[in-house]
Amino acid sequence: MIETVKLESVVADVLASTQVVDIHTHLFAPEFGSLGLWGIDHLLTYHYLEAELFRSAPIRPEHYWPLTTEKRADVIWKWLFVENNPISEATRGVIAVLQAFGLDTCERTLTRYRDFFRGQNLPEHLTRVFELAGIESVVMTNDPLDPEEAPLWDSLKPDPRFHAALRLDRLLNHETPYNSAEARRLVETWATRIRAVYMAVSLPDSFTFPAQDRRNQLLTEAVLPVCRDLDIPLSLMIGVRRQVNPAIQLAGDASGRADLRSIETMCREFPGNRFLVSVLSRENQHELCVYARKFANLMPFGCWWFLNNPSMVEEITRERLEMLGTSFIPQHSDARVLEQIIYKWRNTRRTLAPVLANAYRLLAEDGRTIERAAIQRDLQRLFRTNFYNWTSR
Ligand code: FIX
Ligand code: ZN
Repeated sequence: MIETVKLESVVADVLASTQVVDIHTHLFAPEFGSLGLWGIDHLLTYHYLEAELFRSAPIRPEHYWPLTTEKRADVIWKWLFVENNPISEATRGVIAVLQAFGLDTCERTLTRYRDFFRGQNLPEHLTRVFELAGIESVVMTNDPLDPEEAPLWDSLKPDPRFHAALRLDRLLNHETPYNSAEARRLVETWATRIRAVYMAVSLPDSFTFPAQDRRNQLLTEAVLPVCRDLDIPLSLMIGVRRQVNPAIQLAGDASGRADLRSIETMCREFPGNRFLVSVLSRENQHELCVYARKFANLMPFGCWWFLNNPSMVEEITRERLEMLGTSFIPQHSDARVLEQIIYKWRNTRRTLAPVLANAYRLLAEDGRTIERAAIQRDLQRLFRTNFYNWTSR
């Protein structure tokens, strides 16, 4: 039995030793070559930091984009790390990564950091990064209509620590020539070929289901039947308002509140399908939990993008624990650059330890004896087995 005062340190300890599955990233296995981003220049030119750059530096987007990646990284380092203190979540993350590798975090230029990353051998570096992040495996984002990525699948077999997920944004959100039968063949062939653990699409805040539009037709006639036949979930990431400020490119997307009655309809009308759902608006979080209580084929996951900050993660996870127990997946990293998994998972563990400890404290006060083994079982479920059971892997 654990004394109440020790709960937080026991939870932190169990969290530290729980090897998590990172269920949504934009990372690529090393076999994909230059599609996989790593190192200081990519860490600094992450679009989260680019959004912050234009607020703190006297540089306009039209003068930033023509620069090389290295020059962009220099500008970001100068304005967000030297001229200002890096206290935002995204800037602090870079500091945490540098510190994890034992580097001095106060350099005025990037020379030493560049030397360090240039000296790394990718396979060994990758293993070290996974260890530092406490990660067992990650799920990639694999778009069958991406002209750069698709041909690579002809000749590669990804490192088994990287699972594939079939991303359908181009198929469902862009104009493509596919009718339902062709789309069905496309998703079936690709999901089988890449051994997708799920199919996924990001959706605007205006998404409605049912509706008389092409996206709905392809979802009902192609995507959902194939997911059911292959027994894999469909991941819906809802609430992104793409390109509200195109001048800042990837940093120019925003969020909006969606009408989650669409989720209710899908879960009810397609009981043979499983849905992984993440919503981008803070205002949609509570109703997502309500729908998850109604439909066992709905699995809420992650605190996505603008929500992956301690204040939001704390609030959302508290709400989910209260309403769903351990039947949800607390977090994914959304990492685009390999080393980001170090800081993103470190921050997740740091934020969640007191939240989880509080849930056990309340339970202890209400009369239940809390054992370390029970905490271990819960954390395994939250960070690993909910995902494996859901994707039948
Ligand atoms: O649609 C997505 O998967 C989003 O996560 C990304 O496109 C977004 O740019 C991002 O990196 C958020 O973390
Ligand atoms: Zn993403």
